[in-house]
Amino acid sequence: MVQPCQPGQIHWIQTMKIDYIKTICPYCGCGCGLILEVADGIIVNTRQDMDHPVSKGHLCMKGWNAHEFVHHPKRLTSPLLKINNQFQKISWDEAITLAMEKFKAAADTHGPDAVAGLSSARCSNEENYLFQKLIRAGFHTNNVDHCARLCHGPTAAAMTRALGSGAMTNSIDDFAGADCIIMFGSNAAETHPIIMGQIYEACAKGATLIVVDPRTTEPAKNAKFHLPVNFGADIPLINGMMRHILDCGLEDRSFVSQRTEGFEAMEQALELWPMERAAQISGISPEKIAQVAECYARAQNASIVFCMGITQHTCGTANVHAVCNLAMLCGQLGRPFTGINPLRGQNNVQGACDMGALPDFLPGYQGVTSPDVRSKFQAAWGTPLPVTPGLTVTEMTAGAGETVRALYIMAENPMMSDPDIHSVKNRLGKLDFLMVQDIFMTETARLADLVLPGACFAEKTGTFTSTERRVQLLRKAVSPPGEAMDDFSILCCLGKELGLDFNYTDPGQVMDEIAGLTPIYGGIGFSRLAPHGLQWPCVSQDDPGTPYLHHQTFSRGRGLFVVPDYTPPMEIPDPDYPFTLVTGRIFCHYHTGTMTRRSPTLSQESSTPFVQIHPQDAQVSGIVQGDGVRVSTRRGSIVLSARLTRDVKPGSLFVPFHFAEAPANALTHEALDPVSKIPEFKACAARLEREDKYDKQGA
Ligand SMILES: Nc1nc2c(c(=O)[nH]1)N[C@H]1C(S)=C(S)[C@@H](COP(=O)(O)OP(=O)(O)OC[C@H]3O[C@@H](n4cnc5c(=O)[nH]c(N)nc54)[C@H](O)[C@@H]3O)O[C@H]1N2
Ligand SMILES: Nc1nc2c(c(=O)[nH]1)N[C@H]1C(S)=C(S)[C@@H](COP(=O)(O)OP(=O)(O)OC[C@H]3O[C@@H](n4cnc5c(=O)[nH]c(N)nc54)[C@H](O)[C@@H]3O)O[C@H]1N2
Ligand code: SF4
Ligand SMILES: [Mo]
Repeated sequence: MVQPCQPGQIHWIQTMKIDYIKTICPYCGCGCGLILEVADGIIVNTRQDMDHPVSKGHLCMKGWNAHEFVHHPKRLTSPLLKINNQFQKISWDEAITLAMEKFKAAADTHGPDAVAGLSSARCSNEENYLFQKLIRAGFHTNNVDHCARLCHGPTAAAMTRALGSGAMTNSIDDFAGADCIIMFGSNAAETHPIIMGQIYEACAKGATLIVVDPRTTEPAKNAKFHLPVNFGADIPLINGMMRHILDCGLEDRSFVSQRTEGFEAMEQALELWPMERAAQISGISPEKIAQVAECYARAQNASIVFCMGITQHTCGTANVHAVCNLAMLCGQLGRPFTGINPLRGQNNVQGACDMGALPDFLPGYQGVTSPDVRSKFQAAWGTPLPVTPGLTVTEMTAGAGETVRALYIMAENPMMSDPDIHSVKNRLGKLDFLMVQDIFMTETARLADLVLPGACFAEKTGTFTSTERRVQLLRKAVSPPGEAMDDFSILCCLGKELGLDFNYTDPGQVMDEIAGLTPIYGGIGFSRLAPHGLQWPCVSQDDPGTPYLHHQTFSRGRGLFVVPDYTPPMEIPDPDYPFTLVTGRIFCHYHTGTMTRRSPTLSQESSTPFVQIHPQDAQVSGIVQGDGVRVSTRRGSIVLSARLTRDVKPGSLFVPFHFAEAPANALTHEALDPVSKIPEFKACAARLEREDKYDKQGA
């Protein structure tokens, strides 16, 4: 039998038949095409898809090695029930019956809102649709949410309000045609490498790249202008740019008057942002603010890219409004090569939002509070639906054991990804019943009463929607290990146990149901998705899909200027905690590391948790490269390896959140953006000390 790949190992499989299965990468929202090579039921290799419309034969290191975790011996292979603190194998029948008994008991005793569910941006559209249907139609609560809350929650809130849609306005290919690109708080070289390739292509053709990031990231090093803005100070910077554009008369008057509203209030608010104030708070010189403002306003086609450096702040929603204001002022949207482009993080975070895995929206952003919307879904699902919006991710954990008594987590790992995990652990421990459905025994699954073994991307059929709203087919290459079942089938079993009409035999039927109820997916069906997928809105069978939004009118009619309130980060450095801690990502690992850290090639690339420290700060504390250091905040402390680099500013530290042995979220805090409820992952106050007892092994 063929064994899973190990790095450096060559498989001699000429005699064996190899199947080549075209599918989609399970990691980031770029949505690259992969080909899995399967021999004797084992994936032996991953290769690029030369015909894929976006990745065009390219992949990043995670994509090239996407198969390496699939056959890992630690995969979950049967349902596990915790009895006397020990997990014991049980049958699927027992697991499904017990699960639904426990959830029904919580709802019967404490009311429907005692049940809550975390759906998943890692799972397919069909799975997300069934998940929210199970929660809404099965338990009559809107308590369903997912990790988009920790990610582009502010984007959805602000862009929906300002433009009528929270999605990336343009397509990935458009970047290559822009003549000016501003990246706010996006390290796309490590996080969206295929998109970064398009941006570099534009630069090679002469486009100006402007990078706004407190760190000197790879894009910053390659940019014409790097603006190392102070943490959380993008609003002062953008307001300063807008004020300068107006002072020079570079605004697009006709766009503003014909296509927007609320400009007068914005213009008035900008009176409070003379250049000196903008420069002082943002930390960027007036000359540089003026230069980049002129560059953006004068460009024929300018595009804005933004990501977590903008959203993961207590002023996240206001930040996104600021970005929208700038684009509308200059009329840089509604055309090819322009737009406001929030890069979606997870492979299917766009789809999970589209499918209504959100507490306030049914599929297709149809509000739960609208009687017309509810009656449409009630008629289709044959059951009354709840009226009040449900709890968000952060509110579910906060209410665990009190308002929330039974929680179903599908394919998320909040014990690593939520802020302040000590308090998350405490709260999850208070639940009457916690059920986790994952492919590995994660930090969160360990706390569960019942663990259900799901199937990974290579073991199922369905669709993912990429950051450019492209709905693409996922194809099954191999069977799940042991008794593990694909998440679609698990959801069908749970639904049937509850008496719901979940008699679907394949995900294509679910997509047909989605299309019938969700106008933006109205023309989408499995038979239309090969070979290149379709970009929503795609409203009818003959609609070819939409490469860019807001062409002649915004989805909400007129674009709305909203004055953004600038508020500094909630926790600022003080004598006890003198550093600003920023958390984020590195190239070769993905989130909580459940998959990439089980890939031999990727773990060889980076195996040790580290903190980036400016050499000046290291010297003060007597720290040299590779030393063990302790980073502490008011929530907790972790020990990790010192990496000295001028890529961080003096007074700041950067810790990636991929490493369970030194979890960044032991340090972060729960301060939330009041509108979108996103935590402030990008700034808190921290202390740094040398750790003498550090075991340097593997550092
Ligand atoms: N390799 C890899 N790729 C990934 C992921 C992964 O885990 N690993 N995750 C995916 C997901 S879900 C997401 S959401 C994306 C995230 O992708 P990114 O947002 O690009 O990644 P981050 O590292 O979280 O943060 C981006 C940058 O924001 C900067 N920043 C911090 N504070 C501020 C600020 O106040 N202002 C500005 N302007 N910038 C600031 C940081 O210095 C950092 O370089 O990546 C996706 N792709
Ligand atoms: N400090 C800090 N924290 C952060 C962030 C940050 O920048 N800094 N970023 C935040 C952001 S943007 C995000 S998106 C979140 C991500 O947070 P999470 O979504 O919690 O992180 P993942 O590691 O992607 O978790 C996905 C889980 O699903 C499992 N899985 C994968 N595929 C499948 C499948 O097909 N079926 C099943 N059943 N399971 C599957 C994986 O094993 C893993 O346990 O983290 C947030 N947390
Ligand atoms: S860029 Fe994203 S989608 Fe493409 S191969 Fe890398 S991780 Fe996968
Ligand atoms: Mo994300």
